[in-house]
Amino acid sequence: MRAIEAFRAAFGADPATVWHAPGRVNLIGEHTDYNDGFVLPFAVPWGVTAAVSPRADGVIRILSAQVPDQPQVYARPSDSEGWTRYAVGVLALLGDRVRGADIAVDGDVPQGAGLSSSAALEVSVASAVNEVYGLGLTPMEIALLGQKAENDFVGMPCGIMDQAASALSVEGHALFLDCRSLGSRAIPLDLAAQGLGILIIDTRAHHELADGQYAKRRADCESAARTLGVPALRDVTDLADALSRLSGDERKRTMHVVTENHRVEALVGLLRAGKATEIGSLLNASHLSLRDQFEVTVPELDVAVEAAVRGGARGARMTGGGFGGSVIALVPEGRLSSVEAAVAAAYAERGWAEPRFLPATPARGAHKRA
Ligand code: GAF
Repeated sequence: MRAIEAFRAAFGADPATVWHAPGRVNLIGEHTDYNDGFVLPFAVPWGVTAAVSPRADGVIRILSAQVPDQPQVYARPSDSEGWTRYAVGVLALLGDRVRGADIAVDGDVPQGAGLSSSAALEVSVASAVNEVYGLGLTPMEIALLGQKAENDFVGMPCGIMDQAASALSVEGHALFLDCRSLGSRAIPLDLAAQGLGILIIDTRAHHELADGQYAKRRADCESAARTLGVPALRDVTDLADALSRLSGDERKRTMHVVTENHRVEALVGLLRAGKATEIGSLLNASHLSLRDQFEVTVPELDVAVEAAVRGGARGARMTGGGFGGSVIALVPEGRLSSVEAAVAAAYAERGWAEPRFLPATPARGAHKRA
């Protein structure tokens, strides 16, 4: 295992433990997590493996098999910089409960595809540290720790979806999560049995505005909730009445969040009724709402969705935060090559970089590897 080899090469000993945590795609429920709403992600087969040993002197030494010139050495967790903040932030938040660590990570989440390599990094390191220091944290507590590290140390005001998907997912299932109660349920996702598959289309587009725009969408939602006098947009029960009291961006964001929560519940209902063949229109509606009401799509995402559906997909939508990253398409068996060809042709016509196609099978959440 490469994480163990990297650990041995850098630190001259075997790690005390090795944990793997996956990235994710989100089937539906986008920009609902920080509105106390519902999400339905699943873990992907790619992730981060973290080899970790405790130390006694408070020092953190950390390296990545993907980054040259390592390890970074920090006398205090708060000194960490760059990519290490995702991992070291977790240790910083644990304060006196940990006394330093040696960490080697190895990741294979496709970079820039919006498949949550950052959550995989946070959750793999937090899970390993949890074990070596005997902290007794539950998977959800580990997810919350990862989210807080990202909020406080990286400055990305993300919700809980990505870390929860990484920490709690069950192989062959999607994770239905109520982001207010943090209650979750594994929903069987055996699409192959119904002649379907999920194709990830990595648009390879990344728009630099992304981080500021994410924070702005979150602020729009919070101000809409204040205008409506509810704790969060999750609490809007009469959409028509709410929309009549809002205008501009607050109105659009509310329209998306409230209808998206309904779509998550509807999609879960269809899956539980064995009707996966009928979820395509919910995926399409989600994308249109993200494009027109939440305004987080970019031409590369919209073109990939349209071309995938033209090529034979039953439905498609952007997945993740938006402004680039990936689309997921629900593709019937036998239509894979026509969907890929349609998307590739649409990109070539516009002179865009070739998209990358990845099959998505629901993988297992964080687990011990050695
Ligand atoms: C990003 C965030 F990290 C998640 O918390 C979530 O808000 C998502 O965008 C949008 O659904 O992945």
